[in-house]
Amino acid sequence: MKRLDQVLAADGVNAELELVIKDVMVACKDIAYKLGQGELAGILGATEDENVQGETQKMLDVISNDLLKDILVANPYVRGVGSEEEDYTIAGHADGKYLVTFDPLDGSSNIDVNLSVGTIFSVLEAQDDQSGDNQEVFLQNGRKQVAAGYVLYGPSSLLVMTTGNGVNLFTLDTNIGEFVLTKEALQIPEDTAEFAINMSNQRFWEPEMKQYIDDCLLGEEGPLGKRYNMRWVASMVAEVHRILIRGGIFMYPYDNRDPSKAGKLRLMYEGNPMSMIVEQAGGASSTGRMDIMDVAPQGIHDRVPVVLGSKNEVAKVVAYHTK
Ligand code: AHM
Ligand code: MG
Repeated sequence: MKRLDQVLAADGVNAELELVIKDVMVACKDIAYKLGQGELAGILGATEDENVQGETQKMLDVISNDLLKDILVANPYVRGVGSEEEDYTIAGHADGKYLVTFDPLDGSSNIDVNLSVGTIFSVLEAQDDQSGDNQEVFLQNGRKQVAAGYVLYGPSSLLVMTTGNGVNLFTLDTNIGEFVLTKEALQIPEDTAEFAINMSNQRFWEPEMKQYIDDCLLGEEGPLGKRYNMRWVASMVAEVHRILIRGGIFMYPYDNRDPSKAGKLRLMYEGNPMSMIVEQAGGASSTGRMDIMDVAPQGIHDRVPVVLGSKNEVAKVVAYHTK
């Protein structure tokens, strides 16, 4: 069995980036342990606080955020960090080469019901000599990512990651406390008849997305000519993982409730890292009109409409939006 560090070395990942990724995993192993303890550790439930997105924070959102933030700002190769749970980016080391953004606990509405949640991370290179508490250094498009990954805390804890050389899957071996390689070079099937979307938001979507879903529901008799199945875990990590394993399409589209109209998900913590993973596994990822990784971020907490998964199905959704 190959350990994570052996795989990174074989992929030609430099020692500094390897140490950054390993520190992310130190925090994730701690998060996995705490999630496993659940009620026993007395850390389930909500805090009194809201994050910058106006969402109530769960206790585990805060704990996971602190674990990642503390270990990364102490890493000599990290210039700064940006988190879904922090208002501003935080400086690390002035000569650190890397910037790390993360969603410490994605899908955290699932914690209290003991369902799957995950951590999502993305690594960029710091482009100039500015400090990591200046958010401008983070505002690079997704194509600039040098690594992206997620840890899914499910029946087993899994790491899925890419450094631009395909996507590997690691399983946390709790006996030795290490992520070991369990699947190499994941490839998303190009076609699918399984979609994932929160249907209760239908009236807030654009007509193009409504039309696509209406056509899916028509099954064999409709213009798409096949019978669709639907899944919605309300945990993007679990959703993307299912798609990596058996194909599918995941959508959190344009939504007219939010002033940005961009739906719920965030470009730097969710859209970009998941897009890099999906593209590296042969899938596709779009806003409906352009590739997510080509979107130029204006702010660290920007939101983005997300359509990702099996290549040919994503192309169909894009065709609905661009015809
Ligand atoms: P979070 O980062 O606050 O947990 O929100 C992101 C999550 C995604 O994991 C999931 O796809 C989506 O929110 C579910 O949203 P909804 O509750 O609207 O179905
Ligand atoms: Mg999230």
